[in-house]
Amino acid sequence: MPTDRTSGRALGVAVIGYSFMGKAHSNAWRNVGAFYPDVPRVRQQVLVGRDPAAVKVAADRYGWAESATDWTTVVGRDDIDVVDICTPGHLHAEIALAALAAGKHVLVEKPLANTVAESEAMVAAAGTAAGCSMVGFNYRRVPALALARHLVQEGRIGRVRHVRASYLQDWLVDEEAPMTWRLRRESAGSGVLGDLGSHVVDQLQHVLGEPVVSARGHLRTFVEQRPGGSGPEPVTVDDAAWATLETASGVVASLEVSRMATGRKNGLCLEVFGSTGSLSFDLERLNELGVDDGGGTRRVLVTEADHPYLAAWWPPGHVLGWDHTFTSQAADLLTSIAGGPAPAPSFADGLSVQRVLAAIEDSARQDGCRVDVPDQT
Ligand code: SOE
Repeated sequence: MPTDRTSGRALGVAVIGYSFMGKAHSNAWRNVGAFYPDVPRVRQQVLVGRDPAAVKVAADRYGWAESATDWTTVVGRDDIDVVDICTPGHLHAEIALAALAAGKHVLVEKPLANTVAESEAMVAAAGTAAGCSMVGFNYRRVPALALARHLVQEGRIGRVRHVRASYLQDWLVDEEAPMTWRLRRESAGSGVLGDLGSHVVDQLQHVLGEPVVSARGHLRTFVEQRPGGSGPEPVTVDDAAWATLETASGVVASLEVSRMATGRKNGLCLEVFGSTGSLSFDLERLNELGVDDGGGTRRVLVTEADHPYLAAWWPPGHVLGWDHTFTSQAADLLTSIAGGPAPAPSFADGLSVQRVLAAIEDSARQDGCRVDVPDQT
């Protein structure tokens, strides 16, 4: 049931997964009440992970009341209202379906799932569930990207003709970097395409306000085996991906994603070219937006109180970081739970992204021919 800050009971939260995303989400649940005082209060109840000793250490460090090792014993508990899924992708659907069936509110890290079929099942369940559901494309809460969407939707750069979008990291550039779950198809579903490409596709569709309807794709695995627990292990996913995408209104976008882009650490870049102006963004300078709405590009420092999400934080010029987006994401979910606007991005938004990723993979299997993305209403 929705609750607000006046009611006595805080919402019990369970986070499943305690590595990088579990840590980022824990930080968000611990801080959301301090920066968003009007959302329902939360209680960091339980952090779940497979290794009992490691998850206990993490739970103590990140401020959780308890730790557990079996998510199936947690998602149905009466003292749990919100289930936040930060596991490898192959577990997203199973846990989300169980949590929705138990009447919980659900937040799932991106991408929504490893396959279109899993995503469709999650959308169907969310459509009849009592709880709210959201997929964690956290970059929608970067003030500069939220401002970019606002400017495009307001027509400030005219009719958008084409977009250059990329997301470049280099943590896999060393061929001796060891195997992880992100490099196995059975756990990650795909490689950089699902990991970073999902962010790019969501941003593209969100900023433009329309779906991608066709794709031409190319995938590449540069390092085909890596050191595993018992010797070399095959890498079964993509290291880099390229695509040419078209939207329903005819905007053409280039997508380039790689986790072997030597020197780029976390470079989600978007350049939007319109008939009367353009916008440019780089996540490695996330407080800034390049704006050309006639008269040349100027650097806008997106830290004013009237800029998206900034009212919760600091005075102008006191810049935000990558972590703030997760706190704002948690606040938006809690606002929905309290009866506010429906959560966005929804599971349906996550399914739309999954369909575009599948079209890119289908095209790559057919030497880059055009593949239409089905059901992109
Ligand atoms: C690793 O590539 C990763 O942690 C992604 O999984 C996240 O979604 C991105 O925000 C940062 O990089």
